[in-house]
Order: sequence, then C-alpha cells, then structure tokens
Amino acid sequence: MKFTPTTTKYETAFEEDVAKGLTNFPKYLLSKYIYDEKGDKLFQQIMNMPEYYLTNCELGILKKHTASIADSFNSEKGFDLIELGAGDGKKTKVLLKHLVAKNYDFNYLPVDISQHVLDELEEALKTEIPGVKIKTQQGTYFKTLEKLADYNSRKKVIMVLGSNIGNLLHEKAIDFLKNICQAMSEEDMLFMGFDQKKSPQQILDAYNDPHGITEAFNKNLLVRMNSELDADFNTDDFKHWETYNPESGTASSYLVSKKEQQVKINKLGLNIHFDAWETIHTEISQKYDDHIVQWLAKEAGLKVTEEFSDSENCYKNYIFRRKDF
Ligand code: AVI
Repeated sequence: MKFTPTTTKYETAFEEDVAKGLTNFPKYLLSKYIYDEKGDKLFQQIMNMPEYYLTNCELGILKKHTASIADSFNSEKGFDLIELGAGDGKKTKVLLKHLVAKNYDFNYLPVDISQHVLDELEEALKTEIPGVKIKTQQGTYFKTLEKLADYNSRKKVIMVLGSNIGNLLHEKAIDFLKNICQAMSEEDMLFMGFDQKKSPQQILDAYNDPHGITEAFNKNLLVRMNSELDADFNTDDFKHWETYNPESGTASSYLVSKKEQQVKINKLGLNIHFDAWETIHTEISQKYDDHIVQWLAKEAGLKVTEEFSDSENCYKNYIFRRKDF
C-alpha cells in the first residue's frame, strides 16, 4: 500500500495559528502563545501587582480554609494531587505545607506548559517543603488530560487555580471540564478557582494597570512573532486595550493598530495589512457567578459539592464531583 504523508506548509502549531488568526476578520491571536520565558516572567509580575486582585483573593481563601480544603482532599489510601497550570506554586505551597505537616500520604503532580516554570517550582519545593513527593509533567491541559485516567490506583484530586478556566470561551471550558470529568472516578474531585463578577472598574483596573506590565504581557505576542517568525511588528504602533462586559462577565484584551500599516511575517511569507484602529483580539478573561459555574458543571457531567470564598465573594474555589455517582 502506498503511504501518502499529509503535508502542511507550517512547521509548528504557532506558525499555523498565527497565519489563521491574522488572516481572519476580525483578527485574533491565541493567548496561550503569550507564555514563553518572557511571558512567564511578565505574568509573575502581574500576579504581584496590587491591581491584579485575583492572586491575593485566592491566596486569602486558601489560607482561611486550609484545614477544610486539605481534609476534603484526603482519603484512606492517600491521594494524587494533580495541578494543571501550576505556575510558581505560590498559592499551592500554603496547601502543601499543611498536607506535609499533617503527614498526609500524597504525591504532587504539577503540570504546566512551561518546562522552565516546572523546573523552578521543583527546585523551590526541594528547599522550602522537602517532604513533598513531586513529579512534574510538561504539556498542555488537553494533552495531559488524556493521561489523567492512568492515575487510578487511588483518589485523584485535580486542582486548577488562578481562574485559568477564564481564558476559555464557555464552549471550550465545557469541553475542558468534560475531559476532566471523564478521567474522574467516584472518589475523585476537582478543586477549581473562578474569579467572580464584581465592580466593572475593579476588573478593568486589573487588566489595564498603570505600570504597563499587562500591556507588555499582551504585546509579548508581537515580540514573539518578531523573534520566532521574523516579523517586523513595531510594538509602539499598537495600543493595549481592555473591555469588560458586565452582562456576559467577559473581559477582553485587544491590540489596536494606531495607524494604517503593513507588517511582514517573513517566515510565513505573509504581508498583513492593518487599517488604522483595526484590532487583534488576544485574550478573554471570563468572570463568573454561581449560576454560570453550576451551568458549566451540569453541561460537563459534574456537580458542585462545596465552595469556599472570601468575605466579599470576590473570588471562589469550588469542589466538583461527578454528577452520576
Ligand atoms: C492566566 N490567566 C487566568 C490570567 C487572566 O487573568 O486571564 C492571564 C492574564 N491576562 C492579563 N492579566 C493576567
């Protein structure tokens, strides 16, 4: 039999996604490509800004409810704690310290798209909380989820902090939750953070900081195309712009072309035309309330069994289990 390989003119998913997004109308780029080494560093800086309330809200919840959260994780045969999108582990360390102090039998399996971030986390835990049994795994959420079902010898606690789900449109968020649900057995649980709807101004301030860090984070997409795809974007010719729709709860980030211009992406053989004030949509950061979270859970085959929040309901961490058990 003759084997005909499928050919694509792109070498990487990044190349293909950039070509697709920038030849679309309206133009868009996928936010996952913000996170190279520089993007990771900028995101760390964002998490340390006072305007980006999400980190401190969630940290406050984890500190206030450490014992009850840790108790809900534990089981007779111990458990595997699988964290998707682990980042620098600043918030997780609060739980890990408690779990180790209580002598709970668990493995910590952080998953992140960035190997660099995982290496740093492993190094930090070795000195800060040496009792943690850690096994890192590099990869995207969707790829890792396929392997999740292999962990089935004891209880799985799947953890996603930082309202990372908010970067997915509802349809994709349901797919993501469905995949998690399919990998869960009766005893397993999902512990997930959701940023809540709140004063629109507070949300806008979090994504439009006066220090210019979020702007640099958003523009890292342009910087990456310049260095990896031999493009000639002038970052000063684009404006970072944030909107928040209080009805849908969607915060959206854009890069807006300040003038009519032509940008070359040599590696893709593309010449992209921008009208003055034309946009590139770069990210959504969805905000939630209990109704939306319950709807997402139901659509995915899950149910909310417990929730933890701060005194102002700024942010919530929910526990989900499979609906059919
Ligand atoms: C990672 N993610 C949940 C962040 C968010 O809030 O959407 C990314 C971010 N974008 C701008 N600031 C932070």
